[in-house]
Amino acid sequence: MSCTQPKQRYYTQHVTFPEGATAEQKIDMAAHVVPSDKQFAWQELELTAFIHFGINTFTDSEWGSGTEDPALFNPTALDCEQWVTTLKKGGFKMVILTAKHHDGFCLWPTETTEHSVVHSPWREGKGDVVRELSEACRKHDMKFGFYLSPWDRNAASYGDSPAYNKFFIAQLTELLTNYGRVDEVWLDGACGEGPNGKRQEYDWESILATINTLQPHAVTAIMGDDVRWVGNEGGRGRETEWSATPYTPKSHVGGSEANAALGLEEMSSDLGSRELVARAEGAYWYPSEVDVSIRPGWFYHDYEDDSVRSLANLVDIYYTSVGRNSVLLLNIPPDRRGLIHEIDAERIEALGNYIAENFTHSKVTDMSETWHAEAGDCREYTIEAGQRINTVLIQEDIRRGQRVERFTVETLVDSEWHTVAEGTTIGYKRLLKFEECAAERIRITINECRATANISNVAAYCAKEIAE
Ligand code: FUL
Repeated sequence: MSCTQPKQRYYTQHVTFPEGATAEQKIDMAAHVVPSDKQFAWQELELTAFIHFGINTFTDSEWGSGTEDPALFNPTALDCEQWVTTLKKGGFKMVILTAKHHDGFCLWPTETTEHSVVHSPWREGKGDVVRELSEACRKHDMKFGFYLSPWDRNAASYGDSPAYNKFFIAQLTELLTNYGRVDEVWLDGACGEGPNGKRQEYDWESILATINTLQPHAVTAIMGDDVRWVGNEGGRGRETEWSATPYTPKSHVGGSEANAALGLEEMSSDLGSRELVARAEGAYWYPSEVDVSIRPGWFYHDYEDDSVRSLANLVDIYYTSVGRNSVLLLNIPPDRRGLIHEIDAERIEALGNYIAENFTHSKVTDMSETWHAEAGDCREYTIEAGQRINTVLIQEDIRRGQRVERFTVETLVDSEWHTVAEGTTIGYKRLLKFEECAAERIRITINECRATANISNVAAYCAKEIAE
């Protein structure tokens, strides 16, 4: 770029392509869409934890009907500090609690309904799980968020759209004003009919405005417009995962129609190709969150104690979520005592130890400043003498946009170069595993990119095989 050209223009979170923009211009603009500050801070968390806990824990169900007796909720030894300290050992940076799931039972003493902890025997009706967890998070320097299910099978007003929207916003307001700082609000799109036989229509505009006004630094997820659902619950980010995407948040007016016109769904395999961007009218910074449970179900069931994911499986998920330009949201459901079960706790700690032992000390000795790469450029990095490697990590400085479209990783072994990995997108973080080798150097080639790629980090590791 010559120095007479204007400074690069960036678009925070969204850009609308001007009418008549060429495919080339659209690609360039999409390459200049960047995360908002809160989206970037969220991306850096990498590991976040989901806590599904509520009436379902005591009825052994996954979706409650809303007719459950609140008296069923009676954890015998609930200890939110145990949750938080356990999750800290796993390296988790935020906890998101099901303050209310589809059954409508509220884990805090809300004034909006009788269907809450107030009518449970737990702490003689004076308990408040949201309070206990948010305080434990503050004490142990953990971020706090909540999932407030829009679908509510208990609320009498559900289906009477304006009345229920008011009720839902009142619940949100309680949660956003009485418990200190909130960093993520998780809202799924599940929707049903109310007792009046009508389908509820959520007022997303007011819901998101309430969150943005009361907790402006909280990201909103799934039906929110800061964080996108990856599209599966199996722990898998896409190999090609674009954070800058023409996919419109569904909560935006006309969002679903805009997606339908492009043939897009959350599950679509392509959310960012050139061909797609060329047909689109704009692009969002809408990064992927991978939500998956450590057990088959989202809620605790003792008959699943033998089916807790193994360390090898969790590490695999780490590679396919954090290692594929996504944030991991791993669900660890407390049991009927109100504790994270010993098996899950052991697994979480093992995961934290594995990540710390295997992905902290890079064997690349000469990574210093950001590499500004054009298509076709390559760069070599030295591996610590005598070390073996099997994993390469590459990061783009996403504050300057996501740009890499194709890259190659080679290793120099006995004076010969071998291609060990090829990939498409990089984004915030990409991890690539290959056969262990005694590489003296590695060479990264940026084969294709949408604008100058800003490679802010290249690292190499030798991740241990896990014996089960
Ligand atoms: C979905 C819910 O229906 C599941 O029960 C679970 O909470 C999952 C994380 O989100 O929308």
